[in-house]
Amino acid sequence: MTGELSPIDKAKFVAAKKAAEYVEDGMRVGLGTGSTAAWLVRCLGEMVRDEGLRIKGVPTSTRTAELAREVGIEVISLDSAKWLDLTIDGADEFDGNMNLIKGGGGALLQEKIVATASDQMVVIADIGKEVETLGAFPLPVEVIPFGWQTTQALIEETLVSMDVLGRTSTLRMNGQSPFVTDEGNHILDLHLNRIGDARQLSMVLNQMPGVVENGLFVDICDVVVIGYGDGRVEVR
Ligand code: ABF
Repeated sequence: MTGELSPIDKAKFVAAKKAAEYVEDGMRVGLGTGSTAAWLVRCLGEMVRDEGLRIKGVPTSTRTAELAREVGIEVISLDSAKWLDLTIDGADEFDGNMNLIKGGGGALLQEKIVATASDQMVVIADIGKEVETLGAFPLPVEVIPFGWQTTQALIEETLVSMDVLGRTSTLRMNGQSPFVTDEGNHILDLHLNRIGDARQLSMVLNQMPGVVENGLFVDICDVVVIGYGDGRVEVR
């Protein structure tokens, strides 16, 4: 499955492989999105095929659903699962309190719903994702298409009173057109550089009309499994 991997892919793979050890027979598992989570889905597919592992997977995006089916994982909806034992997902940044920025892959809404519906959330990441303070990675905010520029102006205006360094935002594009999420929304990437109070920012953003959800995951993640380019893995 792995062949010759670059250090970054090796780091992602070993983190995913280690996190797969958290998955037990009979579990309902939230399946994350992104390249690290894709390694996890492939590892679980192998366990299903070679070890007879029986799990039900709830994907966090259409592309994860496709991959999960492809590798032989039974896919069910969150509504039929109702509650999950575990979610394993990637991240764009994590800090020392296991708070995260997610959504670089555009699936933050389903990712947050699925993670919140899980008894445990395990994040898998290469060491390059660790930061002292969140915010160097642009914070994704999912907004409804109706009046998105008005929502953007409201967000930028509100950022003036928040503990952040930068205040600009950009509409995420897919070629010449705005990027469209699985739910039919757009994403504004907020260039904040430093987020002083992630919990407060998350609450303020989610109170704004037009904002569906933001990519700050505060107090949701329980464990971070960190992969290194030389194949080492660390669990926090
Ligand atoms: C998802 O994929 C995200 O929330 C995050 O944006 C991204 C991480 O991608 P990768 O694992 O490819 O770095 O988990």
